[in-house]
Amino acid sequence: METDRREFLMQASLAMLGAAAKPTLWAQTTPDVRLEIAPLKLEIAPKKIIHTVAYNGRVPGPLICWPEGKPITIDVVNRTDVPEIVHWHGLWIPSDQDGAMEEGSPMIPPGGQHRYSFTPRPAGFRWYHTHTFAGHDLKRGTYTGQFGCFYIEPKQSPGAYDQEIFLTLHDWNAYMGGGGDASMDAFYDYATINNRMLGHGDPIKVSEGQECFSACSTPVRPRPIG
Ligand SMILES: [Cu+2]
Repeated sequence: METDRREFLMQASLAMLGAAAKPTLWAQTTPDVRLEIAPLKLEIAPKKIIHTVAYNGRVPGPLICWPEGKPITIDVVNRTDVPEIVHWHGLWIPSDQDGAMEEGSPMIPPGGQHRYSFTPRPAGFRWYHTHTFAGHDLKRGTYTGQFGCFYIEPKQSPGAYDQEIFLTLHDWNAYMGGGGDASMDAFYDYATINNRMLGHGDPIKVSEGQECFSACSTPVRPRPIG
């Protein structure tokens, strides 16, 4: 609530400033992309339910397709009870927008919201994911469903193909186990391609239901369902 009040006061004073000096300051209030981090029960095969955390109620999170050189704003809402952060993997962007807390990007508190603004580059296939440390909790951080594809369409030679398919692989239900040499390592119960175990959905077909935020000219977006 305190954050809301502070944000309101800040917006109000900035709006006044905007009215006096720079009316274009508020040209964009709606983000290009909105990601909501929240707990999710994910059915990876009939009656096989994974309790995890994901973006917009999906695994992987929505596909982001963006033309090289075009600025983007991404609002992230944290609906979990721990601080979170989203890292834009492989992008050459300022460290305060990059989503790595150890490099200076802020954590998003439980119930909080944060806006990232940057111009994605270089072109090509990238991805985004949480940068929180799991520590001893193998249900957190990298072990969750917090990941998604980020495609940056090149200005030159965008490619002569009909459709691009985005597949993500993930292992679930991690636990620590011992190796024969007395070492400890993470083991997993299940693996999926996108959101389904092998044998429980065609990998290419399951990508078709993906949510997509796209400003690209090429048909990289998954076909809508139905
Ligand atoms: Cu990364």
